[in-house]
Amino acid sequence: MSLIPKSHPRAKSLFIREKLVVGFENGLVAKEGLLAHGRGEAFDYLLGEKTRKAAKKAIKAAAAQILLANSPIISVNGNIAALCPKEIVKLANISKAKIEVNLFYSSEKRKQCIVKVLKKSGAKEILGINRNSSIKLPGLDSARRIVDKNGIFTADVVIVPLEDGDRTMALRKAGKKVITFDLNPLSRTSQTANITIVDNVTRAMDLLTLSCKKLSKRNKKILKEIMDEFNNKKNLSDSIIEIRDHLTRRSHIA
Ligand code: PTJ
Repeated sequence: MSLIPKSHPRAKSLFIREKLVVGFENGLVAKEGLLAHGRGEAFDYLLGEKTRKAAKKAIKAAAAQILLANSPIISVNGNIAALCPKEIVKLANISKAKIEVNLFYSSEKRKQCIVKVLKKSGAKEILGINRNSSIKLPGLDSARRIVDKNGIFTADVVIVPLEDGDRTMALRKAGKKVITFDLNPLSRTSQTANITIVDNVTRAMDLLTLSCKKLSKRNKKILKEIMDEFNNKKNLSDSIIEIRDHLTRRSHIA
């Protein structure tokens, strides 16, 4: 039972933190994942814990990119499995994306815990767990290099929530389009991805699913226009300005 009173002024943030801790206790989240969450929380605070305009723009571009893909895939790590397993499955169903478990601090035990949670959330097929179909992604030394040949290896669009920069670079070099969720607009992943959603994944994942649903009625030409209009570097710069503006407003109140 949660010790956080619903009336606590920061209850929402504390509930999200609690999900991570429960995920850690249940074997889903790496110890380092708790630290990664702390860094995310700090950036969320600076953003004002809101989905800003730049993030909404990135979400729309990401939805267009996913709908135009031949073989999209969602890469799942420990944090994301603990934070929003149901939302991942919803996005996969709407967008016809595959799901693959891919860990930085890899362990078979943790993979099995993540698979269990995803299945409980309604996932039918989960890649990244069958050694017979694993293959190395070139240009990468971490455990993330082991991918599924029917999944990330052959995908054209890879969605990587809460990622480390190395793999984003390796995926780009392999010719894939990379979509990430990262609250830190300065991270290497943010700077390297094709589309960076600077927002808390707990807010943005459902918004991406909604956007995929809405845009699925549009034709390919319109989807392509949405993507062509999007510039990730410009959008990241807009996110940094949003943080600056939020801090300026706060400094006036203080
Ligand atoms: O489960 P594993 O073994 O695959 O490991 C996963 C982690 C997250 C530990 C691993 O990928 C890692 O170390 O990531 P980094 O390099 O710490 O990067 C995580 C990024 O996600 C940071 O830039 C954080 O600011 C950001 N972040 C953290 N929480 C959230 C977030 N972005 C969006 N929403 C969040 N809730």
